[in-house]
Amino acid sequence: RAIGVFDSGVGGLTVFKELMHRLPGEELIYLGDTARVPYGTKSPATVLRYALEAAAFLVEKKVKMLVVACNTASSVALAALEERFNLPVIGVIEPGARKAVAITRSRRVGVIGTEGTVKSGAYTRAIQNLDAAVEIHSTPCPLFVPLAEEGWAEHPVALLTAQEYLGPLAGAGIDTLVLGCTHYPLLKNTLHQVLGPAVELVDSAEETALNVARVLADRGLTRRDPPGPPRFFVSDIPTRFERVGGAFLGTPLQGVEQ
Ligand code: DGN
Repeated sequence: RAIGVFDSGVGGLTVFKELMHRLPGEELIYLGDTARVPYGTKSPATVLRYALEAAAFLVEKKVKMLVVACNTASSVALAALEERFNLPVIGVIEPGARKAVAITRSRRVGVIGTEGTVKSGAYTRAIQNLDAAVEIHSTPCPLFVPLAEEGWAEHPVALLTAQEYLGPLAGAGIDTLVLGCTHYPLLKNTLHQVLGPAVELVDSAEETALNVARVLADRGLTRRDPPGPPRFFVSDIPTRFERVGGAFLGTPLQGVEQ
């Protein structure tokens, strides 16, 4: 059986890319809820409803595990998804929080994400559950999402935007910054330019893929047969997803189903 991954749109393909890389033997199905993107600006109740519906679509495809690739959905819907569906549910918050706590030396950690993710306090709770002494500086960076989708992650406009958003963080003495949104790994170079090379960027996509591998192994769910090709579904017409998604996935995207 396959692993089902969902996100509000194309962003979760950064997580999907890591899963393809770390778990070449697994069959993967992706759902991008492109008809209802963005989740980042919507209320927790709405995001919860969307997440339950997206997960139900994947469960119908008989997946063995759910990966909530979207930070906003992970922030507000993880517990409800675990309760509703009888299978392992992995989000992106906990793995990123774990990594940040493991690598910070100054015990000052920055967290950036959508408005919804930052307002939910999910990263703050996850980090402080692991180490209550860590000081957290979080700030929403909503404009990074359209900049990444426009292919402007390294454009001067992205640099100016990052300077504006991260100016206050740069003075806070953080040595670690959690990229708490699917789109932000594309802005790594720009973020390093603003914060300096010494600040470690935690890519929750990478950490989540490692966590998925661990949970599969622990539960004896690792697949042994050669997998079929990954399948991609969207809730709106696939044109834009195919065009923009290729940059997120690192390979051209075709055959997306609606
Ligand atoms: N996928 C969303 C997230 O990781 O929070 C970002 C895109 C959005 O819905 N705004």
